[in-house]
Amino acid sequence: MMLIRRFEEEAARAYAQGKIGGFLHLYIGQEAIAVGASAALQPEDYVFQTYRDHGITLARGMAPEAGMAELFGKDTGCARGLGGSMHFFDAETNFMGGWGIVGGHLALAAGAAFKSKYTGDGRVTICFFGEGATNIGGFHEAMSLSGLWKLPIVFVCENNQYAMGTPMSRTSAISDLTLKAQGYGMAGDHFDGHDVRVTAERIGVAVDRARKGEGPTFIEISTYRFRGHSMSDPAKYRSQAELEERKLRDPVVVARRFLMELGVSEDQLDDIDAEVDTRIDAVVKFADESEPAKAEVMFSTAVAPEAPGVIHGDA
Ligand SMILES: Cc1ncc(C[n+]2csc(CCOP(=O)(O)OP(=O)(O)O)c2C)c(N)n1
Repeated sequence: MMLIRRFEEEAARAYAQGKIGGFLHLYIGQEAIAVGASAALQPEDYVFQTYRDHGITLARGMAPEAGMAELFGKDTGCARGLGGSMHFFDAETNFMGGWGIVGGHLALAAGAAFKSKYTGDGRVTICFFGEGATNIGGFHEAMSLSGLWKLPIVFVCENNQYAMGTPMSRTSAISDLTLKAQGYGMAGDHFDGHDVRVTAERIGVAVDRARKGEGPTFIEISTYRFRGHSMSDPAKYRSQAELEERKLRDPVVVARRFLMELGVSEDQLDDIDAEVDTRIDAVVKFADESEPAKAEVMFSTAVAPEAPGVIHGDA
């Protein structure tokens, strides 16, 4: 969790320095969900996420060097510097992408889960999205087919209370989103996401259910992002008091307190923090010194070679 936190704090700094182009959506405040989910998954399981994708990729073990270099638009990035913050991709850890179209990736995730059911490969797909996505057509299509075909998939709605600047009370007629799971014949669960022990255990129950062939689960996890929607959002739609109240349940602080209760000393925790700081310094240096994204990679990956027999233009 500390690695994710420090990675993103450094990314915010680099963004302000103009080293990162495009959008940057930070996950700060939501780390216990990515880390808990990763503890519940096997390495071969598929993961799909929105544009808020740094946390889960790092939790799943993607090298932070590849993440930071991607943010910096470098050839050593996880998408060769062509995707940027919103479009991380890492086949090695079965991270099937950060996706920018709200609700669009749920159908892709259902497709991956269908493949697992069809081939019997034993993998589970986990698909993350915000509460705003539960109002999009693609959400309902993916939930509908997944429920009907009992696909091995876990839908995790990270309800961070706001869709850009809009609170959920203005986007949803119901406040308990698990009611949507009932409509598609699947299990639903709802809990608070500030304690990594809870997220690991409850997501674990859903992952086990999927792996045993007992069908999908829709999980709504209450959480909070401490930063604006993206770097360009000063988050004026919420009060300072609200933010401060939520920070009392900062998942990193909660985990630290829990570890100390278990007997880990403050010095040991400080050592971990220092180790993370050193690693992140090296990560930024690596990203800084890497070669920029290459045009020839863009053409060979984005433009399909002309297929024989294809007629271009007016036929
Ligand atoms: C189909 C579509 N409509 C609108 C947008 C613009 N947009 C980007 S993020 C966002 C809010 C999404 O909020 P939520 O799903 O709650 O996720 P969060 O950002 O809170 O993680 C919107 C409307 C988009 N990317 N795609």
